[in-house]
Amino acid sequence: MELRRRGLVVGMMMVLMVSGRGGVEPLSQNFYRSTCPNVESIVRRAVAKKIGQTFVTVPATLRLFFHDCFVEGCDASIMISSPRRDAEKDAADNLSLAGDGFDTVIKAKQAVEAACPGVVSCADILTIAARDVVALSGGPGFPVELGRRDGLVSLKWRVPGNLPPPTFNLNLLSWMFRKNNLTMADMIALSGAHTLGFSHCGRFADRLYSFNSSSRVDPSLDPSYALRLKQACPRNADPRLAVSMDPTSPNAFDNAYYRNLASRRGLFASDQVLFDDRLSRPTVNKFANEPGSFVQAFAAAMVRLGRTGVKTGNQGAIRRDCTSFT
Ligand code: HEM
Ligand SMILES: *[C@@H]1O[C@H](CO)[C@@H](O)[C@H](O)[C@H]1NC(C)=O
Ligand SMILES: *[C@@H]1O[C@H](CO)[C@@H](O)[C@H](O)[C@H]1NC(C)=O
Ligand SMILES: CC(=O)N[C@H]1CO[C@H](CO)[C@@H](O)[C@@H]1O
Repeated sequence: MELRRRGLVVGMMMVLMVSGRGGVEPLSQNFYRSTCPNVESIVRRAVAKKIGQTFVTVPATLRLFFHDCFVEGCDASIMISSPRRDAEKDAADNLSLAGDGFDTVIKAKQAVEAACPGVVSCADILTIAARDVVALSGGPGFPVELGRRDGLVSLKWRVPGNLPPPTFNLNLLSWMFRKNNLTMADMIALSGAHTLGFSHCGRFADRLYSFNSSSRVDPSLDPSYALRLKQACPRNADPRLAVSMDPTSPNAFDNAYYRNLASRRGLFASDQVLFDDRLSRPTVNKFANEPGSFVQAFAAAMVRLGRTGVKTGNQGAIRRDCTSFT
């Protein structure tokens, strides 16, 4: 009897410890097996339809996932619309997030809600959609972990300092990814996302027109690439003007990004430094020469990115409308 009581007490303490820590439940690949078994095919269909309407869906959704995860964790905090314009998406860094990424998540959520109301988090839908846009543009398909809950906090002032600016050197990039439990190799692999999409001229104009007092053009840029960029982006260009970040195959998820770096065609200083720094160059060369090792590293790094600051168990909530807390 005494022994059984002790066993019961120990058992209760363990339950308390586990539930008291709230979010310790790990993510899992089959989280919705019984509650929404078709969630992945429903999201995939919505994403494919959206890509059929506009290819911008691909880079927009991938970047949205990154920005969501690095600020407050992968919890769809980026999706919140605030009437006071003080949510995460209202920060200067988000000014350029393409609306089609938000729209992809909203459309996929509507389709998922029709099949399994109130069950699947917006954070998981964004995670699945980010995987799908990669696969649907020629990149790797890979299993995603699920079970995230949606966050209860989305604040503009939490963004600065949590996202890397395109001027960062290798040390600063590595430090910022390390804070999110990602290695330098993960960072190099994830930067390969810049094989897709656009950048506004203002994000790299300093490399063309005002590098330093002795050289206006960044000497780490290939001169003919610099000339092309100047033609596309005149000094003080219209802030809406944008160029493809991968000058060779902007609409294909491939390893051209790394080959471009080796020929000094990285658009941002933060891209080019991956080749120019001795510490990261071997990884860049490997990804440039072995597409298979790049896609494998990218897929693994996306899964790790998706673990950043997640809420699970009874933390957070499942939103019905991804853009609002209620
Ligand atoms: C390593 C540090 C990184 C820096 C400094 C950086 C910086 C930037 C900047 C400045 C832009 C241009 C935004 C604009 O002007 O519209 C951009 C675009 C983009 N970034 Fe990154 N980024 C980084 C990592 C990542 C990661 C990890 C991902 C995703 C896995 C990503 C995905 C993208 C995509 C897809 C675009 C194109 C967006 C579009 O066309 O709408 N970036 N990034
Ligand atoms: C300008 O940049 C180049 C290349 O990084 C460097 O060699 C040079 O010392 C810099 N000049 C000044 C004045 O900072
Ligand atoms: C990084 O990993 C540690 C140990 O697992 C965890 O406590 C921490 O919350 C993680 N950080 C992020 C940003 O996910
Ligand atoms: C896509 C999107 O919602 N972008 C917003 C980012 O922040 C600016 C500044 O508040 C908003 O005007 C944009 O609508």
